[in-house]
Amino acid sequence: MKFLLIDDEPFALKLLSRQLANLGFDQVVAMEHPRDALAMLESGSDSFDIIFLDLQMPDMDGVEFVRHLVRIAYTGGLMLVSGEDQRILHTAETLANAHKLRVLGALHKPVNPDQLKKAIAAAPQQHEKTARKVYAPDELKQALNNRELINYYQPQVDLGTGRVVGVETLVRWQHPVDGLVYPDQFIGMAEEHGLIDDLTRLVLANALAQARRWHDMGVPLQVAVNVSMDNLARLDFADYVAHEIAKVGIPLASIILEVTESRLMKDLLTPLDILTRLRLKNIGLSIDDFGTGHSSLAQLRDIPFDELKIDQGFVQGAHNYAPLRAIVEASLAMAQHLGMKTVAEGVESKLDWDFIQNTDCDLAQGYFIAKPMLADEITSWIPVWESGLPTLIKTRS
Ligand code: G
Ligand code: G
Ligand code: MN
Repeated sequence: MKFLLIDDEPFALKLLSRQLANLGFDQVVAMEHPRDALAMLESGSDSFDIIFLDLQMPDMDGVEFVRHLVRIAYTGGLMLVSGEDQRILHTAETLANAHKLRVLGALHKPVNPDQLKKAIAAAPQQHEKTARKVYAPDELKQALNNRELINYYQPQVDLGTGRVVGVETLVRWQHPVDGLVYPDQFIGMAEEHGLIDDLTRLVLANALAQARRWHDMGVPLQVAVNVSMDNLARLDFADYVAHEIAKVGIPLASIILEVTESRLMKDLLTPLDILTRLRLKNIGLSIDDFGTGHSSLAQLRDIPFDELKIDQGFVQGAHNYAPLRAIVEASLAMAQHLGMKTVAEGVESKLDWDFIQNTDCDLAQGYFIAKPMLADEITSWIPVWESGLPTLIKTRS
């Protein structure tokens, strides 16, 4: 691997070069002037796998340098290094991520050799970025007709007991040529081209049939289904859902609809009508990705949600970052005042798990517990998970 280090302090460059050499990396170019580094990158005379970038530099700061990296379409990894306050480092990282740069981490100076080693080891191999294919509406329409959309299910566990109490349905497109295609590649398109109703109906029908199978097996899991705001444009939606649930013969309360508002709605009355009626029918309503975009306080005020899902962006890393902890705690307190159930999304590591276990959040979901999987895998996974519980569950007060 080849590294480029940029830092105005010669001593910092020397130190980092030595640390990298100790890890067996000797292809290192160190530069004191960001403008020189930029000129070199622009000339294309050399290419790098990872750039280590200091934030505080007199002639061009790290944030400005990041902007140039985006302009020249740099595709390698980026490691931010700074002696600044943790929040500044964190914000710079968020910014670089938002620019779609491959940010490998943010290291606080002086860099700890262990952290350095871990951050490099976690770096995904270069250029593995899978090409994102753009699908035409007709292809998705055909996929819906051919039932190529299949449901994956991600477990949700009770944080008090560790027991598996529910799943979130996450749709995937089993594409005959491209393999498994993820929803971020077709949900937005489905919304734009009037296909989201058909998509949601298919996902819901499959999820309900599956919920029924689990009930019959004596595993009465709560099943959450994602619903787009665009599904809430036709007044018959509440009746449709209630009717579908009745048809499979499971309790209305075992189905939860997760709602995110991805863009501002022009007509608010229709969604409000539908959501209120869904609640009157005792179907669960969850506010998804809470705290991001339009999933906000105004929605808590206006819509009778009974579950709040704290966005993964607040949960991950909350154990060592005070601003995130404050946001998680405040969200939980608010939900509690409103009598809502709470779910922490994106619980990814043991540290995330331990942190959220120590709050009074009700449920957890995330890769630390399990990735989304096929329905059949869920039933064989449950006993495996539950056998590991004694070491994971601390008694809560
Ligand atoms: O699994 P993941 O990549 O699985 O999902 C990415 C996003 O796609 C999530 O924000 C999730 O809410 C959304 N999503 C997954 N399945 C569905 C679905 O059936 N309908 C809608 N509207 N969104 C979905
Ligand atoms: O927006 P919504 O919450 O519906 O989307 C859930 C998304 O989060 C899915 O894409 C799912 O695959 C993903 N996901 C679930 N658990 C984790 C996790 O622990 N870490 C990360 N990075 N993503 C997760
Ligand atoms: Mn969701």
